Amino acid sequence: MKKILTMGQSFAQHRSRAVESLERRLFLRQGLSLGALALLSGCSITDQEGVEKMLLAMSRWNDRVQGWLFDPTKLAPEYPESAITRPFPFNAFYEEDEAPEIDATDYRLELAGLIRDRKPWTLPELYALPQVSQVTRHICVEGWSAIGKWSGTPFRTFLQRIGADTTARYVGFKCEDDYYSSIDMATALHPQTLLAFRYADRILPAKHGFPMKLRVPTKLGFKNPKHIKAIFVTNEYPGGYWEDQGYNWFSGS
Ligand SMILES: Nc1nc2c(c(=O)[nH]1)N[C@H]1C(S)=C(S)[C@@H](COP(=O)(O)O)O[C@H]1N2
Ligand SMILES: [Mo]
Repeated sequence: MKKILTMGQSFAQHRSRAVESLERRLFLRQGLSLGALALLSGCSITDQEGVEKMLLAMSRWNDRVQGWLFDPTKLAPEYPESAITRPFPFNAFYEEDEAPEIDATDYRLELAGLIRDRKPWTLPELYALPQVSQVTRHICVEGWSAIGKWSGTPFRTFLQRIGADTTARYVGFKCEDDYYSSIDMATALHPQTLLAFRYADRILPAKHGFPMKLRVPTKLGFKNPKHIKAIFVTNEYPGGYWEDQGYNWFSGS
């Protein structure tokens, strides 16, 4: 039991109220975590590796249940433009001055996997897609949140345009800074999931993900990959940078 408490405590130290309420919503909907935890007391708690494997298996099971319960029509709250946070906080697995510098003219978005038209996209081609804006709250698991305005093309519009197999399970993202992540197809098709090119009506600055990020207001911040260089559609679980270190993969509503 010791290991679980330690994990819980370290999470609690970094937890904001916004994260708590998101987690509470998830917990209420799953209704599984306690029962699954009770099972753990039956296993040898001196075997740390065994406990960790079991926790990971539970987390993957919770991902599946959350996917079944997820309501693709339920919207994240939107805010007035006066609520936009300026400047927006930076976060990455490195310092702000190490954010990748990407050349706009050389840039090509690569496509792979279960997609009919896998031709790479230039930035002018992407900017010519239909554009929408949203003012939503970004919640980071490290205990902060901020409201932002992002503009770009609805991700489902883009997936349709490229002939993605929308019956596949996952959409994966590879980033210029070696970050990577993936989301379930229902979230990829959610009306508020955006392939975003702008923050507060300006081209995304380098630190916030130039030339584009996936804006997913129904999920925690780490499920919003910046500096996307490749998008792929697959039925094989792709994981992610933080997801592979034990953060729950679904991490959203
Ligand atoms: N490519 C890339 N995307 C990333 C990250 C990263 O380190 N690299 N960090 C994630 C995390 S944990 C957060 S909270 C947000 C931060 O985005 P921001 O710098 O625009 O606030 O980006 C997410 N996407
Ligand atoms: Mo984050």
